[in-house]
Amino acid sequence: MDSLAAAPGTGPATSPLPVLRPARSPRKLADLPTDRTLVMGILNVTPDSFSDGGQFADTDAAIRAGLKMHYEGADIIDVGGESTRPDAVRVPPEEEQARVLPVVQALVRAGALVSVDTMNASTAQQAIDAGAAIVNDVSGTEIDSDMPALVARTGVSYVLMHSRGSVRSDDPNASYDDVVEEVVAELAKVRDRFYAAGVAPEQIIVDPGLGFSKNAEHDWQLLRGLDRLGSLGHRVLVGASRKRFLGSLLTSFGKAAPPLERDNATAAVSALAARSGAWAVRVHNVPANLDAVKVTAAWKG
Ligand code: PMM
Repeated sequence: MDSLAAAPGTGPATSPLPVLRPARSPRKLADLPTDRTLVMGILNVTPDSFSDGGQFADTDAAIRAGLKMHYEGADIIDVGGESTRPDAVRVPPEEEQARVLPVVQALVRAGALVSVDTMNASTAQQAIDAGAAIVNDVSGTEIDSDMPALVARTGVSYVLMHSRGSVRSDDPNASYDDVVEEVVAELAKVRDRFYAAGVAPEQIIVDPGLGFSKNAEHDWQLLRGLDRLGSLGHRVLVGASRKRFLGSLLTSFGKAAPPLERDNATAAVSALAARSGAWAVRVHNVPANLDAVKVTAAWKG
């Protein structure tokens, strides 16, 4: 093993971090498999993430969790330092950077391909300097005005996720006549701002933004309409993992299933998204979803 002294799973959960040996050259997007949908593992380095209970708030724990996903076979690790839960308050960029940058550095050093989940161009720039290859931006129609120039200058891949600026399904913005057509049109409009700044079409990845200013029925319609999203001509990323619409689908005795009980349904969505040609799925549980996209690839032949 050329980058790490210790293999995963060789010590108790509380053992010290593996000693980093001279860096393995970071993985590039061109190195990723092309015969199946990719798996992007979610690493929320926030004290209040709704799906991991804040367990990764501490840097060492976050690095350990990221390395685990890397060894489990995640193609990309998506590192974010700001929660998008409905009641979350925005964190200052300096605080966000203190959370994500050491984690990005360590994962890149271990040979992982890292994306940074941020709405701030300043955080994106520093994460790119630390080796991140993708900027994942959930701002939707309300992007940081410095973001297009940054993406053009650095040449990184950029996830343009649809949102009308909120994750609340009861948001007044969560009202559509035709959610698929409106999401496609709004993504195209923001995408054109990136083109105007000199960003190439191949740099853009579009994402329907499930749960962001959308209710469960909107989410299902968007999943049914993934082909239409793909007709924009970019790679498509789907982020369904453990989301509210799966919780309400799995309601039992009048109670929505809690996030940790939504993994089987998430894997089913991943298989179907892969069948619809998604480039990648963004998920919490890497092994289950890797299996799902492999099944789809074999099915497609
Ligand atoms: N969802 C969340 C955060 N970031 N990024 C993209 N591209 N797509 C998503 O659907 C998305 C995202 C919120 O979910 P989380 O808190 O479980 O990460």
